[in-house]
Amino acid sequence: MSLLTYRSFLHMRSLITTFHHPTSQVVHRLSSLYRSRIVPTTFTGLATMSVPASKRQKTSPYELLYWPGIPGRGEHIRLCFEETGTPYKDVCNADKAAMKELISLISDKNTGDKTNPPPLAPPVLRHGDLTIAQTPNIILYLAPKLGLAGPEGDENAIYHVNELALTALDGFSNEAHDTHHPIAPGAYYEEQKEEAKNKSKDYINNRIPKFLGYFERVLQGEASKGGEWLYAGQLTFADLVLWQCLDGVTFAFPKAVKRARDSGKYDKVFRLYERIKERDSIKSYLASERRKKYSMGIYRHYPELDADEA
Ligand SMILES: N[C@@H](CCC(=O)N[C@@H](CS)C(=O)NCC(=O)O)C(=O)O
Repeated sequence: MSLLTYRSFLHMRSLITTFHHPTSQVVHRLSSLYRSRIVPTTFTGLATMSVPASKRQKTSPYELLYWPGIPGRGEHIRLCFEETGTPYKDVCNADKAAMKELISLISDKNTGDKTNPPPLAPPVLRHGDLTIAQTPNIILYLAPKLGLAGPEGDENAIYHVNELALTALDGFSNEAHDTHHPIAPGAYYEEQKEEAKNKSKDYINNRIPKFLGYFERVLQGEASKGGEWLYAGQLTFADLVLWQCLDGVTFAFPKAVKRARDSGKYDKVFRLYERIKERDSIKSYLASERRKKYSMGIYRHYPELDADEA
């Protein structure tokens, strides 16, 4: 079994656990079912030159393909749509059967089409004839269209905002994932529990404070223009990415984050977190069924990893 197929299998297993079908036999049967449905083996998008972006924007729906039932990395993209009231289709959540489309897209048989290379892993965004992957890349594509890339006329804004978003993803998404899978992303947590404990200890003692301290400095800095938002005094995709990252890390390490919050050292960061949560668009999204619960994705709560003392 290739690594990718194995990872897909692990994801399937996690998702199925989420849907309360815990036996491994069911998982095996479903996993092979999905694999056997990997048809067509190549993704057949439009075999033409790409449509100009301006035309695509007006005529095509935004379609997000991501594992159903969990927020995961797809959440960063959902939040951009939700905050700006942009219609989008969450393909695999809208129709569970559509997961075979996603499995087909990331199949190791897929070589892409005339204009789109194959994605390695979800999230994937489809917009007309364009298919792109990589969370920050998708957000970078969307942000100027949705008005989340900073002030118009500031030609450097998108690079600053992207820098901040990438930093949040480094510290609070990628590293957070590695706390429960420090050795092998394709193996079970139970197979790397001891290493996960050590990794989490370091994460809690050194990495969470380092990244929180960094964002506190960003908010103290002049370029934030007032310290309410990360850049230029207005909400950008960096704020949304940071929000989701903090929310996920809080789910995974509630005690550690509470200690950080209570320390008073990162008040601006936590105020930004609360400010976003209270925005009308975000508030109603969080209360809706579109917002999925954390379970076995990037952010997992293993009490044994959320050590009591610093
Ligand atoms: N750097 C990529 C990572 C994508 C990724 O790891 N996706 C996960 C789901 S959140 C996955 O299914 N990975 C399968 C694999 O890595 O084999 C991104 O930010 O989109």
